[in-house]
Amino acid sequence: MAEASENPTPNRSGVEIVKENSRYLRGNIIAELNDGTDHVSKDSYQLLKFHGTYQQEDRDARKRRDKSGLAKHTIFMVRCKIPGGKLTADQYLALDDLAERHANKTLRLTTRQGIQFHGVLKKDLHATIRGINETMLTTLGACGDVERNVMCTAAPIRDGLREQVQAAADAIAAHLAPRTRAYHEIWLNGKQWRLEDDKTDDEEPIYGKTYLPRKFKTGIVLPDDNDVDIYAQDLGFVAIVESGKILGYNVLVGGGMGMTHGNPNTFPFLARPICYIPAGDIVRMAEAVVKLFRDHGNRADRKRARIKYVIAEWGVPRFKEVLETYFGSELEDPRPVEIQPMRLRFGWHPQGDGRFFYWVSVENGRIKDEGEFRLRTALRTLMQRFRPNLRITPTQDLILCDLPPEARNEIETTLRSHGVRLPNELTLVQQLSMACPAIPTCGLAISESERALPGIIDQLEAELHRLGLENEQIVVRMTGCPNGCARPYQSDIGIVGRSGDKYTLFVGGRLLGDRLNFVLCDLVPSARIVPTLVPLLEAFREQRRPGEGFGDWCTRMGPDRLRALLPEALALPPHPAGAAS
Ligand code: SRM
Ligand code: SF4
Repeated sequence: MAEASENPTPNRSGVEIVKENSRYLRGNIIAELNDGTDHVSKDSYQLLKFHGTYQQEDRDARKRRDKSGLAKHTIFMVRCKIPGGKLTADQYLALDDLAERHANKTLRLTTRQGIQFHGVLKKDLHATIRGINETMLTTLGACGDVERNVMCTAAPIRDGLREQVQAAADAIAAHLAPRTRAYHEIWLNGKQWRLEDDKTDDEEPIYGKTYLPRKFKTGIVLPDDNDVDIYAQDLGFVAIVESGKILGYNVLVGGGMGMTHGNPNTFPFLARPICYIPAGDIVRMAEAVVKLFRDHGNRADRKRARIKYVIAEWGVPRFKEVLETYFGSELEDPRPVEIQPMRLRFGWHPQGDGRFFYWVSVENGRIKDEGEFRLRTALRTLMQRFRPNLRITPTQDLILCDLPPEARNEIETTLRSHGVRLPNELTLVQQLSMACPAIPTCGLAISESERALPGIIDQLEAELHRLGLENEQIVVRMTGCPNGCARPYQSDIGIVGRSGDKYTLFVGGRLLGDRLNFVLCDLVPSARIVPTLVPLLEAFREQRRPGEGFGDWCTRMGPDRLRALLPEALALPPHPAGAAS
């Protein structure tokens, strides 16, 4: 198997130099954490990502502070890496407590089954990350150029298969976690690195000194429940099940959403099937793909540094050939398998072992108390009362697991009495929608997302109801920029921040996530988004074939016929930032 490559590439991005000089992610972090300022340097900003935290600015405060001549209000986002989104009630309660003491009193469930804190001040960063570790969770590798949170199918059905998939996710996460001792030194035991310690070349046997060219994401699914959006993963494993057992996995490589408006060299891409492996080889395969990416990913241009661009440039046959050299043996072709969309299981369901789970719909993943709506308190109450095990879903929701049959009534009463609507009181379009955080925390946001989507969904719900389409599975995903954190390019309707209050509208994907959508129109003001979609929904209702979904219909119609339905001003040729296939 190929060994860690330390050869400098001729043309490397600045981040590559920062990583190489960082002594395995130590850099100057300890000194800067203690320098009495509210922020860190550019180099530490890059290195801190690997430790699971991003320096951000409170963008709501920006105008006010600019006017008063104040410097920007620096805050930190802290992300927990939780394979398969699996945690205990005690861990959740400890995180909730940290959110109260050190963050903005909210918890944010992510699209990769993680949990984020927002608004942490630099002076509280150490206590926050240490506190997370005391609960036996980690932030190491939640961000940065390494394997990110490993996702797997979330519903806690006790069928023997899901347990196996979770165990595989845990094993990959453990194997590909950074091995540097820097994390412990900085956040846990305070023992500082000394010059004589610098014989640590063995510290990262898989990654080497410069880690990966860019982030790397892995997901595992059962074929009848594609809840992790397997086609969006850098590396996806689809279980091949025979006689109730997982025999092996089809390996898919090259999914990714990020693109930059106006830069045709960047594009969303769906993962391609490469090969089949026996179940016992899953960790070995994950390591082989990571090493291939380590050595062949682009280290000069970070915008082109994802494994999807390796696949797009090489094609599948060459990729498979090179992968064989890393894996160490010939690879079988993928096995035939039919992948089904995510199964909707909101509310109360049997697990198959006499216990039940309750899937709570969390709007855009934000757990908060705000006015009459007190989801955070309700969840804390339920955690203390039932101590359920938990699963965070890839759709930013929370599942309370292992509940006794008699718990249902009390759960529903508690949610209701805290102003939280039960999943069956929400429309399908709301249950299925997702938005990324965007403004005020995300430094890359061009437009609002998490705060804008609820209003858009309200309008859309009313129109769908008027048209009798309220039972359609229409997936709406919104992001504040084209990076695609809510995976908007696979959904029936994608709303992507373009310029302030204006958005690019995409249509034509679907819940299964196996098809990219395309640009319908560009620069649509937020107030015009739903009115723009209404003529399409009306035509869909009239012209659809039996069983045809909205995204399927849009794809059959094609962009030109759809644009002919729009008001003239919007039917202009779109901006060239369309999703590539
Ligand atoms: Fe993301 C960057 C939030 C899932 C593609 N993402 C960011 C940052 C860290 C902004 C930054 O770099 O300064 C955002 C922090 C905002 C904030 O204030 O919290 C951010 N991404 C998120 C989360 C929280 C969105 C959410 O609604 O839950 C998700 C955290 C997942 C986790 O727990 O690890 C999140 N991001 C995704 C996904 C979806 C996925 O992985 O399934 C994608 C698309 C898949 C992909 O990677 O291609 C995604 N995020 C990006 C990109 C584009 C990368 C690219 O290839 O170009 C960026 C920008 C970057 O890396 O430079 C980005
Ligand atoms: Fe930020 Fe863009 Fe990701 Fe939204 S999609 S969280 S705006 S990087």
